[in-house]
Amino acid sequence: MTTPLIFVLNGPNLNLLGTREPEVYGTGTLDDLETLCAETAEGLGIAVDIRQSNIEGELITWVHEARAHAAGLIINPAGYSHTSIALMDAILALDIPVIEVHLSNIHKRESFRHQSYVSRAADGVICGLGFAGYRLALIALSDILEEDQ
Ligand code: CA2
Repeated sequence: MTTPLIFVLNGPNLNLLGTREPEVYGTGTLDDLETLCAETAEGLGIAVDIRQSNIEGELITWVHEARAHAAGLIINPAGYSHTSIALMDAILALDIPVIEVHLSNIHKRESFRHQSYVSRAADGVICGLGFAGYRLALIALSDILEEDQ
């Protein structure tokens, strides 16, 4: 049996994690988050390909790549959650399980953050749990992929 590969995509400005707004996003850096994902995946016996981009088109290209190469997708679309019909359309075209993650509870924040186009395409959404949201998303995808076998 081959090891399932999960894509973990982070959107714009998440490269700034740990440098500003710790009260909203915590003190951990993107490197810390990537380490957490890699260690969690190792424990679950799955592989992860973790990427971050500030460019909408690059994220869309990676979602297309996930179509061909990944068994599941975790995505924090960051600001594009609230604006990008193009990203939503790319995710709608996937036939692998998709979990959208937000570090902060977007429903407790400004009203423009309450709606996510990506949520219309995701199978599950986790928000408000900080880095733990990614760990939980990996566990959920691992369970879903095991059930599908
Ligand atoms: O809570 C989340 O994970 C968000 O996706 C983060 C986005 C925000 O636009 C979404 O509404 C919710 C913002 C990412 C920016 O991250 C920064 C981290 C540190 C310093 C500055 C920005």
